[in-house]
Amino acid sequence: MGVLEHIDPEVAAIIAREEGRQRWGLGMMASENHVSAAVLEALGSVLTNKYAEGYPGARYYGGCRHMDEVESLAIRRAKELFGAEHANVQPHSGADANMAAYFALMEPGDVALGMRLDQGGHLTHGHRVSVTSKVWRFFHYGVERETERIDYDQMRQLAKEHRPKVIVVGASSYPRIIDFAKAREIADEVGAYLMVDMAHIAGLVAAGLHPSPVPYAHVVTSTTHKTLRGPRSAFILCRQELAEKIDRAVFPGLQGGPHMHVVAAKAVCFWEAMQPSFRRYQERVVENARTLAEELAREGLRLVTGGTDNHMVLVDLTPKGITGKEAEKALDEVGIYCNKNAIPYDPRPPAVTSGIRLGTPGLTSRGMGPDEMRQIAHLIVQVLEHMGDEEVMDEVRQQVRELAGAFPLPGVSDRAS
Ligand code: DSN
Repeated sequence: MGVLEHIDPEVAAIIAREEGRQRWGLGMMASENHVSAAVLEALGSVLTNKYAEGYPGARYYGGCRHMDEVESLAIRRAKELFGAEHANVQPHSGADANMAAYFALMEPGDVALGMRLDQGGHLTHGHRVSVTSKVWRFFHYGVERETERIDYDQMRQLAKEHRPKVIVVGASSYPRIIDFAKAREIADEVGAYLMVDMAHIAGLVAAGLHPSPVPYAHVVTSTTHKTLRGPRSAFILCRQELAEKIDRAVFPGLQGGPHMHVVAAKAVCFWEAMQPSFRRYQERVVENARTLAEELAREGLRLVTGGTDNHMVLVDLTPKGITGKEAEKALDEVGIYCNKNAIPYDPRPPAVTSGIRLGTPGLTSRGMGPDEMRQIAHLIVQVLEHMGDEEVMDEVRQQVRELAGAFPLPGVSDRAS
């Protein structure tokens, strides 16, 4: 029994219930993962007590010698892992990292080009409800209607027409390889900076299973908690000539004191990603996604782009006559967790959508492989084809629980909850 249970049983009970949900369910959110005990330990350390505004060797507070050590270590590891000239490990989140990168590369009112959210991009790539679109003037490219792959011709045409200062490449729901070399070619043609948001694929990039954006991009932003399997946070990589601009944009431009316990956890995450076992893990993530995709397609589901090259599968539910919202809810009720997601050219609004996005990073961290993916694909199809049939739902719920129970939750003790 931990201290928290004595001091604050209400919060302890909520955490225990969430641990139980994760343990007895199948976490298939493409953007989530299960961190190691080492990452959790760093997150729960006394480093959370310390203010350390500034950077190693140049802080606004005393007593920062160990903060300097841990941040320098995280920076060194991030640079080594991705082969980058400069790293800033202070951004609190992917949105903050993107804001800082824009502030470093542009003046308010400047023009940028990003990927449409409803075709795979991200809110912070200039969506109209995001502050990014209030500060900068964003235009958007998307995917080809036929192939559902990034339309680089459209990217080029829009770049020539609007002469952006920054071209943003990177996606939150795109199951294929992104051609960073081509994006750089287009950026060079119009004299733009190329900024790559590799949040989803950072773990694959670290393991060499997706081409790295680092040789092509002027700036790379990323979260640390998706395929990279670190704490909920972010970082920025860039060329040396942009280092000062990036650092000043993060602090004092956008953020105050860095979250040093999270910086320590990021250092641990980068170390873990350098180990040979991490490459094997990422290979398995991709193999599992491919197996899941093949099996879902075999069972009659339509997949956006017809399959996957990475860690995610995007399912178009239109032929099944159900919405993403309905599917997310039905799957949630049996313990399979994923999110409703727009598909390219989706006629439905973002709160409804025509698709679901499934990912394999979390299940793979629990040790599941292709056999389990085939079983899970079958369970998903059962749910989608028998919506509202309580007998089928009960049967699937039971199978989900048995399957999940056979694979321990990384990072936490094996106590039943
Ligand atoms: N919200 C994240 C995702 O689920 O992809 C992106 O920031």
